[in-house]
Amino acid sequence: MSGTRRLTVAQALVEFLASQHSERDGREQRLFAGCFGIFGHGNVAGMGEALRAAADRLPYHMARNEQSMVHIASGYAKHSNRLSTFACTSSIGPGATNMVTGAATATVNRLPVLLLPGDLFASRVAPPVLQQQESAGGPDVSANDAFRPVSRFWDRINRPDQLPGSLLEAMRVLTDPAETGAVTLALPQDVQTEAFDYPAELFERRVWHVARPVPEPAMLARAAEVVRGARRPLLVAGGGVIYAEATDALRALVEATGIPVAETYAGKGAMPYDHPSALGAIGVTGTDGANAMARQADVVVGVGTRWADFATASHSIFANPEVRFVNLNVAPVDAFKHAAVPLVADAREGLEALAGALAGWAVDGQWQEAAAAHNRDWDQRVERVYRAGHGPLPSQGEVIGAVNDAAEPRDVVVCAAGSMPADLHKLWRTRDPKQFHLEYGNSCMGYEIPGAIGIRMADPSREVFAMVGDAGYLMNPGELVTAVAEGIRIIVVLVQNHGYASIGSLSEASGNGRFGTRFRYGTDGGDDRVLPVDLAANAASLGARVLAPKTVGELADALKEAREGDGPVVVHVETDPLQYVTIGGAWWDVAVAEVSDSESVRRARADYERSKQDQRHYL
Ligand SMILES: Cc1ncc(C[n+]2csc(CCOP(=O)(O)OP(=O)(O)O)c2C)c(N)n1
Ligand SMILES: [Mg+2]
Repeated sequence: MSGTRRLTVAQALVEFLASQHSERDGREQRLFAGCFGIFGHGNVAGMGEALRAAADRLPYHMARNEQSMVHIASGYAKHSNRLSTFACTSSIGPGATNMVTGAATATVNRLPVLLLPGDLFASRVAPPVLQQQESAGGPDVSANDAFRPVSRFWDRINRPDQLPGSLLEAMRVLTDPAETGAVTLALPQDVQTEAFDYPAELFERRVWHVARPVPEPAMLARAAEVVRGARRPLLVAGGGVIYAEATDALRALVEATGIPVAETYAGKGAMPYDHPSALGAIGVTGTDGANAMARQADVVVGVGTRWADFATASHSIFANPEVRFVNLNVAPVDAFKHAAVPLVADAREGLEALAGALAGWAVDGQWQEAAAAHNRDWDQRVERVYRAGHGPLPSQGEVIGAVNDAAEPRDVVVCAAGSMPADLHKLWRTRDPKQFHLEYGNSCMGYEIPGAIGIRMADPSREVFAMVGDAGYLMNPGELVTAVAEGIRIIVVLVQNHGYASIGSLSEASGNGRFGTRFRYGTDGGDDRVLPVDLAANAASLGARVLAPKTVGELADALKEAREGDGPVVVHVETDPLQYVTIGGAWWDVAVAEVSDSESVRRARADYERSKQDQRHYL
């Protein structure tokens, strides 16, 4: 195609996005399934016009909160193994800054999302415009500069001819598995509407290959040598195993060598829960077996993990003084962590290459048998938690058991913050690599409902169960309205325990007696009377179908009933906030006051200092 097309910047952008595709392993898909948005004066005319005119080529979806629409895009991208996502358009000012938390969440989790906040007039004729900050940084700084530290690529399109180059760079970053995250293109509202003669080839169908880099032979040889020398190796599977669709390769390596596997939050599902080499969750919220074997391991092979503090128990879980790391990761920044032998490669390519390089070698039989015994023991403990029969209110562990029973192997559970992620990490029996969807890079309260919408949009053949605490729900229930409007069935399991149970127990552990963590009368939650809050009625008022089981038996029936009909269903269940899942777990570094007038804080500080002694650098 030659020649030019005279289009506004917004029209050119939308036409371009509609023609982008990604490809991996020969499979192509649209890079953008559509565009979510909320209009305001900063985007209604420019972007609004372009999106209306191109709605058949780039479907438009209305959101109710800008942060949520970015979470929808993240949920979609995570479920799609980062091969496809949404664009998100907002106005300037609060509409834009509402997206900053969504951007941070996407970037921490290395998930591609394209953010298109409106921006101040480039012409600057009549400042300050509505919502303009008038930053001390000068007139070329706007609220959108707040996206810079939470974006992997950031640009402001001040002239129409800047658009093509910036778009190509944006697509490169979005489709690069090592660099991906939020990409922000700030769009001054006048520039959105300016026409320009764009080269027609800008709008041709373009396919972005998502790379599977192979390991460098010299580093592969070194990695294999280290693993072959191991007596007690442990493999830790992170999200990269799942994004790279490397679970079959992982299983082949594990079955050939007998190396036991533990899983991070993002990596849970890399192995089926009942595989004899599967130790389940590792770290702060880990299983006894994974943590016991981590303490002894002499070689730790991290695959597709960014080694967040939850996985390493704040650098305390790998306690063998001789421990060495081999990190297989597509991102060099992760491959080099813990002074590892860095194997910079795609997880699937790397695991296959490693299996080849380890041919004929296997782990000592006792170490293998120890893993199998841990697997069996842990599952019996899970069974006891699932069937605890606690009363009068059910425990959270029983709620997880009921949801796990109700979920088909391909169904998805999604969660993000509160006490639930910890319990799910330990207790959920994962049967499919895409079954466990935890946003735990940012652990952002309010991700659960929009995240579930994104997952369901990515794969309507799977039922999606969003596990959300009462406080997480309160922070962000509005996207239920979007699910109602679009007939998107998600099953929200709303766990009412009247406050921040998770932070409450952290508060207690740091000597602060649950100060400011319970939803009660008064300012600090110190009054014992529960508030007359009815979140079931709230969900019903937003148009969701609501079920309110009181017992675990009723919950099981409600979860069956929830699978029928269109639109969102909220299953409201009250649990006992003090009925903890006490099994598993390890230390987490949460600093405690060094001096205090409180005896309980001083005791907590003494405990803290003892635990700190187990913390180390991996050099
Ligand atoms: C946006 C945001 N604000 C604050 C936090 C810190 N935080 C983590 S969990 C939590 C409480 C969650 O309460 P709820 O959703 O009711 O779950 P519960 O802890 O009761 O299980 C808070 C405040 C967070 N993770 N995200
Ligand atoms: Mg709660």
